[in-house]
Amino acid sequence: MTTPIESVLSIGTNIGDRLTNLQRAVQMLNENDQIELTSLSSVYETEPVGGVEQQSFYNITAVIQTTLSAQELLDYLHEIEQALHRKRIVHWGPRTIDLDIIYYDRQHIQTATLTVPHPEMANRRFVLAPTLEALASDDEHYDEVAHLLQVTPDRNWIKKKFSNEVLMWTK
Ligand code: PH2
Ligand code: MG
Ligand code: MG
Repeated sequence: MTTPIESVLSIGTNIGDRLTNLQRAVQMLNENDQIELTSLSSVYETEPVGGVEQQSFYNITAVIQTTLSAQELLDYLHEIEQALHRKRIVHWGPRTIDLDIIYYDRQHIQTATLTVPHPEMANRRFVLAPTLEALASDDEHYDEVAHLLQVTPDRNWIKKKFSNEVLMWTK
């Protein structure tokens, strides 16, 4: 048995029924027996970052324990994206669902398909605020995320929209 590793995931959606998209993504994370959800943030409504005119996003952060390798986890996140019919039409444009790995333990990973920690997290309030909420205050990443949130240059609006109970999740 490998020891489970903590990973932090950022999930975003701005096409269709955004709440249903988040619920289905959370459900699919739960369905994988190598993933255990340990914490979920509230649902935040967030201003689209990236310049393309589009509907607002719903964003959440999920903290998981997993026995998947980082690449296996990424492959599974892509499976969820496919299952929810994500269409890659415009770069940084609208998407049904996008799941990104923010942290994988303390590892620094740099491959052709995966960079961890997420290189843009410092510039994304929609990642930092839900992540700080979801992390336990004694988590190894908590102080860094709190600091990044204080100093982020991102001025796009975000607002807490629903409690995490709407994700039909209880630990
Ligand atoms: N994702 C992007 C680009 N812009 N903006 C918001 N508010 N939320 C997102 O999840 C998001 C974005 C690319 O992944
Ligand atoms: Mg993304
Ligand atoms: Mg992505």
